[in-house]
Amino acid sequence: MLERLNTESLTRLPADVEKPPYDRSRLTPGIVHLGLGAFHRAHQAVATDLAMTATQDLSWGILGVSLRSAATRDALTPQDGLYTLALRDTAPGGEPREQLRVVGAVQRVMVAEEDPNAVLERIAYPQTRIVSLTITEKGYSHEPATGHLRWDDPDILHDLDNPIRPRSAIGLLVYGLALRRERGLPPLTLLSCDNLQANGDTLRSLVLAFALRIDAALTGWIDKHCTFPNSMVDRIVPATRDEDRARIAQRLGVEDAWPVVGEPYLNWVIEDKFAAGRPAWEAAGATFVTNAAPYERLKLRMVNGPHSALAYLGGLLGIATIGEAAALPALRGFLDDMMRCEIAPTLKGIPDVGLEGYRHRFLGRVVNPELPQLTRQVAMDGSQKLPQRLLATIRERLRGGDDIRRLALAVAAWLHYLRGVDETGARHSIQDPLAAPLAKLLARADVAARAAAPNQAALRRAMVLAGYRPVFGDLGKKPVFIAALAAQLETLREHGVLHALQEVAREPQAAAPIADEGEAAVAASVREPAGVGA
Ligand code: CS2
Repeated sequence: MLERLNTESLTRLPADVEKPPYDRSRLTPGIVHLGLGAFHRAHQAVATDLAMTATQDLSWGILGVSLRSAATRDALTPQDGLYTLALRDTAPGGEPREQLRVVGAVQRVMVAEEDPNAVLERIAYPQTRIVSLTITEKGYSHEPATGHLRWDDPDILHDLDNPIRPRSAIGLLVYGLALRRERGLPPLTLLSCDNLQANGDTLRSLVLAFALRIDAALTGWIDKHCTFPNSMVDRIVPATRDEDRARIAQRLGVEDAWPVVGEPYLNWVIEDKFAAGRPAWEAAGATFVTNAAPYERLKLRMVNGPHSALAYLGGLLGIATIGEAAALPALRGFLDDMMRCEIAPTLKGIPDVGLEGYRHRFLGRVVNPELPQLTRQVAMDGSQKLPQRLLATIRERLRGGDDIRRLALAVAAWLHYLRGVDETGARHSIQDPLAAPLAKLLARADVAARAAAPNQAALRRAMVLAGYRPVFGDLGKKPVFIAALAAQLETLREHGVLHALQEVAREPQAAAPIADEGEAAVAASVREPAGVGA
């Protein structure tokens, strides 16, 4: 049996594996991170590792918190917090490439559910200067369409009555901040790195709303002492597979029970408003700006929107991975048209970003053969993802009276996918915090369609579905959207995905595509984010 990766075996790793070159015994914890999943460990943690490498400021150790599962803690504790990041792609000659780095920034891992009070204590620890989050969209206990806190969320209800044993991320943050205030501790930055538009502002308003319920004075303190920068992070990080673990162990010569795999590409744009300093994340290619909103919009619409479309349309075709889905000519052509004709025109005027280059690069990223990502993984939690990925774009297009057929097809694909069966007849489970109300919604829509006159059935169905306010908000009242959704859903139901793709490709385009900028312009204007350690 192989020896385990840990402080001791770290010294014996092969020379081609990058390692933290600083003295880990001198690390002090400056960051508490909620949600120690693969995404964090493949971006912020490694960026912190590189920042400490560059500056030798070792006051940014990470105390990682898993909200529920003990798996990460159980795997990383025997490894002294060490794990491997494997960046994988294909070399220009076509051969697979993999670069390994053992990341040293995570000092310790806790599980909030086991000991929530220990997490509150850490938030209220004098050395803690940043509390960051990657808890996924659903971790915010908010209504996706409006961003408002869901006061009927069972965890929020629980937390209002349980100040020392909170279960939700919002509860943990607010009670931790209350303790910080009580102790007269210095300011703190709360940094959301999740895929939400205005993720910092959203977090701030959720924290303040909860704080107001428990102690009005606390809101004033938070307002004065805490900052909530908005940020955008982009790196594709599929779930780690057993074969990744086996391959990485073979290269390391020791066993790493919890490595992460990702693409070399990393783009991290953050508003530079930190209440108590920050690591020099520029060392990992992070960009600091005064307003991250345009970059968030760009990424949510041009990366995550198409990603979700691939997951649902590919999933309906019975395709297992995003890469295989994107390689299908009909789907690839659809994606390209949707990005070029319907999404890109809503994204003009973003400094230093060439949209053509951005689009081409995304299409290249998703077919990375060394990084298979399951359509099932990206399809998860659609109710939490669609508002910022597809519906915001649709809203903007409707304001201009512009074509939305392709975006409507992507939304229809989500609704069709929710039936839990693909076109080959295979069943898939629906992983979504709103799975139960969504199942009822589909049933209601079926009843309404059956009760309607045959030529009205599709419209009735779409009206019921789009009337689901937690996801669609005011879009349920927009006749143009309902008609477009009805048409695409009907085509999917009657003729299937490939036919729907052909139909949207065939019809004349209502809006002129934005002009190609040409390769030279693209090369000059596209921001080239640094690949970590590249
Ligand atoms: C994906 C994202 O799982 C998903 O929903 O769309 O995780 C995506 O891979 C990242 O946001 C890329 O930065």
